[in-house]
Formats: sequence, C-alpha cells, structure tokens
Amino acid sequence: MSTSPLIETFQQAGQGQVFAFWEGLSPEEQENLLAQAGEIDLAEIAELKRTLLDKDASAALDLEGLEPAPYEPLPEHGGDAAAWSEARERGEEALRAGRVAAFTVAGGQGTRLGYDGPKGTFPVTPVTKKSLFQVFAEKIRAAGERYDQPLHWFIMTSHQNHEATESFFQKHDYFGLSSERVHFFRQGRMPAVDFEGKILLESKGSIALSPDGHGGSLRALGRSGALELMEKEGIDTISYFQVDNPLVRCIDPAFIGWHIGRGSEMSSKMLPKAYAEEKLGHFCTQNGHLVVVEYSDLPMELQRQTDANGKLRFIAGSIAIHLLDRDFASRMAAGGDLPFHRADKKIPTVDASGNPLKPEAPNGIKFEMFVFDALPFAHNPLVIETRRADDFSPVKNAEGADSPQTSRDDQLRQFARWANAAGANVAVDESGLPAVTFEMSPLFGDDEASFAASWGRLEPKPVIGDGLVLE
Ligand code: UD2
Repeated sequence: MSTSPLIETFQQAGQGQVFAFWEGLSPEEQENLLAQAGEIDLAEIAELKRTLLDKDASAALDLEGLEPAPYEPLPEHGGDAAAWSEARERGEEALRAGRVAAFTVAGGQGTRLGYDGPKGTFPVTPVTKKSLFQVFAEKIRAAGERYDQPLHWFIMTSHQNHEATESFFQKHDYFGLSSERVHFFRQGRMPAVDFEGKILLESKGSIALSPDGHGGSLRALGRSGALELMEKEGIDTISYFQVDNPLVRCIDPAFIGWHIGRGSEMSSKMLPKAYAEEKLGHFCTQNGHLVVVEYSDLPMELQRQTDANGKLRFIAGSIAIHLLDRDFASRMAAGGDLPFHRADKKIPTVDASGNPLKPEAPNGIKFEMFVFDALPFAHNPLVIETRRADDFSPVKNAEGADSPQTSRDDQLRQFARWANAAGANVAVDESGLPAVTFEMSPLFGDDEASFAASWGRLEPKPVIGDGLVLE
C-alpha cells in the first residue's frame, strides 16, 4: 500500500498504524496526514519511548543533593537597597538603548479555565473588561514611551489559536502598538502516544498532535527567525512571561538590571510560597546547578518541610517570569537539550475500525518541554525576589484560587494601594480590597511612582468611585 517514502519510514519505525486508514482517505486528507507525519521526528519519539516509557514510568525524581536555591531578596527582606537602585538604573539604560524585547508564551490550551478562545483574549480588568493581551500591550506601550524606545513584542501561539490570536490583534488595531513591532509565531507540536509508544491518531486522517510545552518556545524562537530579527534590531535581552497573569510587570527595569549586571544568561523571579501546597515550581540547586522542581514532582513532605523558624524550607516559588540572553536562547534553540516531561492524558482517538473513541481514563501520553529546564544550562543564572501584589495573580481556573475573581480583586487592591499612596482617599477592607470598582490603564500608571506622577497632574481630581476609569 505504501505510496510515499515517509509511510515506509513510519512502518520501519514500528509506527505504520498512523497510515492504517490511508486507502480510504481523500487525496486532500492524505496530503494533510503526510504533512503532519512530516513534522514528527521519529528518532525523538523512539528516544522518548526508551527514556520515559520503557523504564518505570513513575520513577521518582532524583532528590540527591537537592537544596533550596539562593536568591536576591528585596530591600524590605534584607536585600541591599543600593544594589537594587543601581540595578534599576542599569535596566533603564538597557531599555533606552533598545536592548530588550517582550515575549509572551500564549500557546497553552486554557482547558482549566473552560474558555473557548485564545487565553490572551480573555477579559480580565474590573470595569472595561480589557483582555489579557490589551493589558500587556498597554504595559509594553507605557515602557516604550517612558524610555523613548518602542519595544518589539514576540507572541508564541499554537496551531489551534494562531489565526484567532492574529485576527484579535488586527481587529483591535494592535492596541496602539505598531503592527511592525508585534510578531506572532507558532510553537511546535508533538504527537501523543499510547502506553506502548505507538503514535495515536485523532481521526482516521489526522494524528493526535498537541503543543510541545512552553519549553518549545526556545526551538520556536530559533525556527521562526525571531532570534535573527532580534539580532538585527540590537536586542539581546528577552523578557519572558506567561499569558495568564495580568499583574505581571512585562518590562521590569530592576530585574533587567540585575540580569545584565550579573552577566546572567537566564534569570527568574521568585516569590515566597504563600502556603506549602501552592502550585508553583521550586527553585533548587542540585550538583551545582540551578533547577526548578515542579509542584507535581517535589514530594509533599519536602514542600511542607520548615526550618527552625517555622518558615518553609523550599520557599522560593517560580512564577514563570524569566529573562533570557539572546545568545543563550540561540544556543538552546540549536542544541535541543531540554528534556521532555510525560503527562498521562485522556486522548480522543479512533478504534481499530476507525470509529471515534473518547476514553474515560488516560489512554496515552503527551510530551512537553518546560522553559525553566534551560536554567541548568545557563551561565550565572540568577533568581531575584519580587512582590506578589505587583507581579503575580494569574487566571487559571474558572473558580476558586487563581480565577478571574481573585485576579480582579488583586488588580483592585493594586489600584487602591497606588491611589492611596498618591494621596487619594480610597476606603479598603483589611485585605486592601476597595469597596468601589474602578480601573486604571497601565498608560496612566504602571507602578506607584508613575501613577503618582499622572495623578499629580490631574486637575480637578476625580472622585474614585464605581466605574471610574483612569486612562
Ligand atoms: C506554571 C508553572 C508553575 C508556575 C505557574 C505560575 C509549569 C510546568 N509550571 O504552571 O511552576 O510557575 O505556571 O503561574 O510551567 N504554554 C504554551 N505552550 C504550551 C504549554 C503552555 O505557550 O505548550 C503557556 C500557556 O499559554 C501559559 C503558560 O505556558 O501561558 C503556563 O502553562 P500552564 O498553565 O500549563 O502552567 P501551570 O499553571 O501548570
């Protein structure tokens, strides 16, 4: 039956089942299936079968020599205030020189939120319901205006949401950014396999492919030409953040200054975990390397361990905010050094006769790379502390922790804090939450100082009440 050399290659690799329904497919379906098959690196799949499937799948993480990682604390937690302000100045210099680009990973599927559409289009602000993408766009615009140097913004999408993401930006006129400085590219895909390592079909004519994890961003930055463009533009520092966190300081001069000043190839922000079970990766050291151990991998007894003062021992939580040196990203993009992690999932597939099969229990495995697995390869990697209230309140779940409600409340707390610091009089409860629902654009103020400056210029001062929007 074989009509293409690719089919033979799959058969020889023991993956001939991918073409089990070939004869019954239309020419168009055949072409599509061949294109999908062409994306797959069979040697990589064979290697993953050997390393992640054949050995005991539940093989525990190697805990040998695992220690909490050191980090640079904030001045209010004993950090060197002069070093922090020097770092800020250094970062501002880099921004004025146009050395920094923003980078958002937006290829995830947002399943937990139950939102149908690219997650970046999800409405998050309290009054005007701006999307996550608009909030980031305004922060990036604000930084460009402040440092008199508009920034480039790279956005990694997936095959599922690429077109929808691009057309959202077109429809909203790139939220005031120049379209020439906003760049979209797709991340790679990996096939799902069954527990024997056989590639699964999603339907008779298509393979069960899914995004290769945010770690795939390093390969995708290389493949898409983004790194080349950065080099041409004189950009050497990439400010990486996730699509789900409206509080993120997309461009943080002090962070940039620490990263550059230390000659770090990859730097990360941490915050003290709020409680042992909080779903954050943990910054650790092992064999002289900085590593992140994911919340699902670190045994709960270690997550709960405390020191003599009752403080969590593995306290440094990763909030997925990093800076990457461009040359380091190029090295990682070319090297393919990031390991894959396995996730056992319910993967819709077809039965032996080609009928759709919706499994009730996990029937296969997806493979993903994690960007923080690049840390052990970086020279002088650095972790700095940040303030939760000004950097982290993600939207992950429809309800409860890390939901639209908690994120909206945290935005309101930030607005009220900045307003009160500038002399406004906003009544708040003991958690800092104001009774009124108002909103400010990052273009009005994106930190306490810039808010105070804009507020100072406002005459007459508006009453901060329900529905007020400061832009
Ligand atoms: C991530 C971190 C966790 C902590 C937390 C903070 C991992 C494995 N864990 O947890 O340690 O820092 O975030 O919020 O990263 N994405 C892609 N392509 C993909 C997969 C994901 O672009 O193939 C993006 C996704 O759009 C989102 C981000 O990566 O912006 C995080 O993905 P997640 O929701 O799977 O990560 P989560 O919440 O389990």
